[in-house]
Amino acid sequence: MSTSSDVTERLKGILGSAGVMTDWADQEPYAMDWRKLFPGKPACVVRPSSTEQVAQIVQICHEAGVAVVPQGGNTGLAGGAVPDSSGTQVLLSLNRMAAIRNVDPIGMTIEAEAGCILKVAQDAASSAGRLLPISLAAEGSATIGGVVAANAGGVNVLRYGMTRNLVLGLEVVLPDGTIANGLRRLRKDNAGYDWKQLFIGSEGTLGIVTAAVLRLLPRPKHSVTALLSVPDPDAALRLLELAQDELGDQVTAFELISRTSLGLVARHAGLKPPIAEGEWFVLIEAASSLAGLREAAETMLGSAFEHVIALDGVIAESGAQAAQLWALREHVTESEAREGKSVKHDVSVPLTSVPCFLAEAGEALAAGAPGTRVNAFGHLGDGNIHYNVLVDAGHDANVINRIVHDVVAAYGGSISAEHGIGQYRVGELARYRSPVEMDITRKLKRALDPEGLLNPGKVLSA
Ligand code: 2HG
Ligand code: ZN
Repeated sequence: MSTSSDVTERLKGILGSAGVMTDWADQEPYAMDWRKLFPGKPACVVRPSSTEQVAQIVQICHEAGVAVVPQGGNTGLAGGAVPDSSGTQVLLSLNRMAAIRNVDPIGMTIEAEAGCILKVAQDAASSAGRLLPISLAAEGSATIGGVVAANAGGVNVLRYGMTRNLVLGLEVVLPDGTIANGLRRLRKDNAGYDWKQLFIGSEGTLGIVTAAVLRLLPRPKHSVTALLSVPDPDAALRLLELAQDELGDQVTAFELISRTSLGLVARHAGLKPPIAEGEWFVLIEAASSLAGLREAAETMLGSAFEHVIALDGVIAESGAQAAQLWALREHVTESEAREGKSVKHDVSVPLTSVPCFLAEAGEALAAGAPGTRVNAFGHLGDGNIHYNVLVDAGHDANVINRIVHDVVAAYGGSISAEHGIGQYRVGELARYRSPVEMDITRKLKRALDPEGLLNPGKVLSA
């Protein structure tokens, strides 16, 4: 078997010396995840500029028995896109493959390469009068390949579904370097197995996404954004029901934010909500191509106040004010990181169980991990709560995971609603998924990557 330094030399033959980074100073930004929980050290970082180059790199590594770790914008929160610290793995960054290959406003599709920044793709769709409805706080750095590989969620899942629902076609480099080209733009395609689904959400463990065709939608002409305080999570759910009764499927986002979250945002980002204090807040957005949305939203809010489902609230008067309301929500993650150490839980439970989950997890933590503080916020409309626990040096993350995830499991929930497993939750997946489901997962991995060379140690232990 060749060593990773032989491989590095062969890779230079394809990409030139400039395309293969071997100096630590150049590698460092690629070696560490955003949360700085998983410091890695690659043998080299390669930055191919075409699918053919990706295929050649993967083939060389496959022949040599060297592991490859694909990386997009490196914005993930589960350590899924960074190498281990052995100094033997090849980090393959897709950031030079950033082209938008095609935007079709009539067929309503966009084809983009893996390294294209999500925001750039959103803007290209918007310039063509269309909407790419994947929206997340990291959209200025996250890339299409990473979004697809992670099956990203975000704030619009309530109306448009997860990334999976928007992928029409995929191009993937398989673990042996073969290119699978499924870049079709078809709305209907029932010809055999829908194999691309295997790669969406596989976190780069089954193949490397090099390009994708995504579905676009009509770009709504009107939108309304409101921030409300609610007495408790139960009232937030009743507000969701009311919003869906009154505004139908025009509700695009329904986000829950706790007072603790807003406290962090005030302390570390200097942003304050324009409404009176409360324990819980809801950020609602609705969008439509037809007029009358604002009037409908005002009627809905009037009824919410009347029934004491909402205590105080504001509807944005302009796009700028809507952006200010969103900034309160979008700064939570960064503010939490500035506050100190946290143990993140990206959980989902059936929607109607969210209030009980919040209450029970809070009680269990107070009893089992005194001194911790809960920073709960997230996509209530999807039953997805980011239940992050702020900790001190003395707290044990494993104990906290067990407390929170046991409550999640009791409600038939998931230990990862949208962030994926990465390295962070490998043990938790094995613990909370049934042996049969884990067996299916291992069989799929073995079938596509028998040597275990693609992103080892992510999703499943290496
Ligand atoms: C969000 O919804 C992201 O803002 C990040 O998914 C959540 O920081 C987190 O735990
Ligand atoms: Zn989220």
